[in-house]
Amino acid sequence: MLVGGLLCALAVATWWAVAGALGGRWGDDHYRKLWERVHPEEVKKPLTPMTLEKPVITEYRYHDHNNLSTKNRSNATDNKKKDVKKGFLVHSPEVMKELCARIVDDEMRFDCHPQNGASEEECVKRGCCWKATDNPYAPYCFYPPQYETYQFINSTENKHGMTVYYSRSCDTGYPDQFNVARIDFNYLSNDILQIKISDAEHKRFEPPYPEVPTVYSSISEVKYRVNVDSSAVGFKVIRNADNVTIWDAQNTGGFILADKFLQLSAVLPTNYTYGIGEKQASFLNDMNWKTHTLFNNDQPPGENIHLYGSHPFYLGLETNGNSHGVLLLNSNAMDIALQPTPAITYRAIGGILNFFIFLGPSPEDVIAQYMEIIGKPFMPPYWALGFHLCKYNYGSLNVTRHVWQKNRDAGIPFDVQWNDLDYMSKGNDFTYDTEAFAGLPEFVKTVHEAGMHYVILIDPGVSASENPGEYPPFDLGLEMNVFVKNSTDMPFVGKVWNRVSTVWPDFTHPNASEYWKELMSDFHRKVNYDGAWIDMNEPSNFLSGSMYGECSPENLPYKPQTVSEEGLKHKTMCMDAKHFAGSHFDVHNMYAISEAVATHAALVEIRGKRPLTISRGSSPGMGHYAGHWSGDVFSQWHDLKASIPQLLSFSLFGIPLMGSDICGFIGDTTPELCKRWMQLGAFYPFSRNHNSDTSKPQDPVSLGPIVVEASKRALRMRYRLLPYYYTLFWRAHTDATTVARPLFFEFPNDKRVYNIDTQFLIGEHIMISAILDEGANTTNAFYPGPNPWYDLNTGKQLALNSWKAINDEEMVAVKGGAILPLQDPPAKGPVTTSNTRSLPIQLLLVPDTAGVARGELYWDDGDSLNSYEEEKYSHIIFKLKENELTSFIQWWGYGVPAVDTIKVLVQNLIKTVTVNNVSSSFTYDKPTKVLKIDVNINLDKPFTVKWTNKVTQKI
Ligand code: MIG
Repeated sequence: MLVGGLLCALAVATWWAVAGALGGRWGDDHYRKLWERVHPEEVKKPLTPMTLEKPVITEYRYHDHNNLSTKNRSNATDNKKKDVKKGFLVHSPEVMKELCARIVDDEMRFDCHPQNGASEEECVKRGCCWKATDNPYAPYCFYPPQYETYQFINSTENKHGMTVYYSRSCDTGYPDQFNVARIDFNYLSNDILQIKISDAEHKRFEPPYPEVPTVYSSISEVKYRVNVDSSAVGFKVIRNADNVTIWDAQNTGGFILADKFLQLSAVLPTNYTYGIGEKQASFLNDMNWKTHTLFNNDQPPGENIHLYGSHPFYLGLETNGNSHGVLLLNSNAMDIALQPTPAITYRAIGGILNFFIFLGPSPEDVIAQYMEIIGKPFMPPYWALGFHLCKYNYGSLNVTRHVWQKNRDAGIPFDVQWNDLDYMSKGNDFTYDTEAFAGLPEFVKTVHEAGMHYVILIDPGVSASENPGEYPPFDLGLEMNVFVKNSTDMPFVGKVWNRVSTVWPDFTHPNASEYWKELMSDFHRKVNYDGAWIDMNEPSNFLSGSMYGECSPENLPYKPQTVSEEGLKHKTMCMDAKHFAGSHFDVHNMYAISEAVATHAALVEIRGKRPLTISRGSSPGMGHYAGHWSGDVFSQWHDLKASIPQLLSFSLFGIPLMGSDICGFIGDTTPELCKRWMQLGAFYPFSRNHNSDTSKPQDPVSLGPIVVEASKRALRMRYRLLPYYYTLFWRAHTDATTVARPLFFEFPNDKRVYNIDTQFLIGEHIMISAILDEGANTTNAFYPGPNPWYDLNTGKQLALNSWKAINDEEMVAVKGGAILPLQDPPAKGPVTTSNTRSLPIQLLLVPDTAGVARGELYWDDGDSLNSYEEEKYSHIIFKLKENELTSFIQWWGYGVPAVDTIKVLVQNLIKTVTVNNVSSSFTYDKPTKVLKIDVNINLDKPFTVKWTNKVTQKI
């Protein structure tokens, strides 16, 4: 028999042998049926309330699948139990040989020694298999099948979920393992399954952000099922509709549940995964043994290094076009390793393993389900969708004003002027330099009078080095007791922009939002800013740790891979710094979201209007409060390209208001790069040109006529499309759909688009393709069928289903099936959203192959809080079918500009046109195939426009 050594579970080896002999694992339904037979009373017994109390472990039961009886295994294992819990999982060499031989493919190896310095000795000590391989990435040290770290105790199930208890059966080499583990499978809705793996005996840290709702839609037909095997640690999640196993966490290394190391691996049904960030990489994840570290970090973007935000969420696209998503709601530092099995491994160094699985099946469904948990995106003000201009170190108000004026005068569509920290006095928040920026309040007034807006940078670090009584942000903070504390309960001191000494508000403290609002509102009385740019909130510290004294040692049994040699404190606070919500170790990744919550709320109160907050750090749920930009990217072609996957990833993360610094941040751009970047960046949902203090000015005018011309063209197109963008943002806010989206969202069955990240969609109907290479005048673009795509500038039909070169006048394409509400910006003079919004609307109809098209318009005043919630908006749907356009008023609560032009892309000559049954004049342009009807239609009443064809054959 396969028995020997200090067994983690005697039964395991025998079970494996029997199951192996019978030819494999149990069927998916096996456990459920078995349970029902053995414990009919349990099945009906309601589970609530689910307590965190330790279950009574009177016996170890396991179900022998041969005779379906319950066995008491306590006698057999009692004596060994104690030893086993102290010792590593060790089988006899013969057993290990047998078990390890079962892992044949390198791809099935799950790394048992992710720390550096794996050796055979260390490996075997952990009860793992050691075998060299030629594969340069695959681990030598890997888990045997049935790495029984825990043993099933019992479980109960009702229609809302199942709770399973496990008892620890061996040592895994990680200190402070949970002795009793509890898994709650909560059936939150038909589409959302929560899998919460926690310590049954001790309450552990759980992130306060996002605020996960506690009430869900009722459960009628659950789309998934969970398969727990009482003889083996692990579980499976299966989609009922197609029996696809979305997660197979059995025989993947067991659960490792220790105080500072929580690991779980799962085999995935697909190689196509997207998300997990913030990172710089191709949009389609590299599954070839790639590990991503998540720990908010002030780090100019580059590959293979953790960046400003942490988003442990991915979307898996199955090859039949279905998709699913998974969130690990855990705010601790972690690694997420991908391997070609395909499989995923999570290694978090604190908290609990709280997973949410979203069943989709469409990619948009997955995102909407994800947003149900983390919160839907905030509704941006209309002006936030205009073009923004900024530079670090304009250095003075004069330069700021000059840049603002000259770009306006040049006709660059332009809505928001920003100032970086150089507006501050000595780098101190809530002050302005009254010399270099004397007259700032008056300038902001001028900006407002021009129908534009003004945004300031705010750093979270507050100076601790001003004289008492001279700097309210510090004095008030002390008084209100809101600063992050060190281990001895004194304010934690580091250093940021004032370059002397800095403290940080603890935004999880109950007084913090009041404190922050007071400071913001006080400064607002001086400088009437409209939006807040919250930088450095990873939080970033010029010191690694404290100015006074050492941080306590981090003592990590596992250090996430790309974290600096200095440890987690690298360029941030000590991990033992104290916040109201927990230690910095636990709450670090949520610093940005907690600041965004306070900032957003303060702006709402201070301005009484819809706020704009843009944050550098981020974590799940931030899109409910703020947008994001990708930080300090380089002025290089590489980073121009990288901006598209960065943008698309944040669409998955629920932060649609996103863009990169147009023309690049670090280094000097070139006119050619900046022209291309303006042409692309004009279509980022968040479109801002910004660069560093030491880089040369790169606002369009400073770079000369070529950049000016290209910027004007691209931005005028953007402004024209803003009614469409705005409607998409409203949809995102109400229905959690995406704004910028990858091609596969609309074509999930077309494998040719799965790896495209040189192009992206805006909504369903617009495709952006940009020139991304130096020296190139064209770019290869792919337009998936069956419906035709047209260049929005010329109406020219684009090649379908093949890669063809397009030039920079053909960057914006519209898909057959679209009705776009458009608004041409004024032909002359400065262009803003305010002077464009009041002009008439045009409708562009682009029929699909069946002659059908659809579109919609959401409209409100663009600025009020809760316009939608308070029904001060209008929403109109447009439908085209059989040469007849009809409008459907879904809601009328706010005036919309009249429609003055309707254009239709039609293949036939036109005989007659009627508008509301009255015949109307029209033109038909044969070369462009555009039917143009001048109208004056008020949208508050339904209307119809019909036309008849002159000849039936196509021209
Ligand atoms: O240490 O405020 O990413 O956009 O210009 C740099 C100065 C601090 C980093 C931001 C960048 C900003 C800069 N800030």
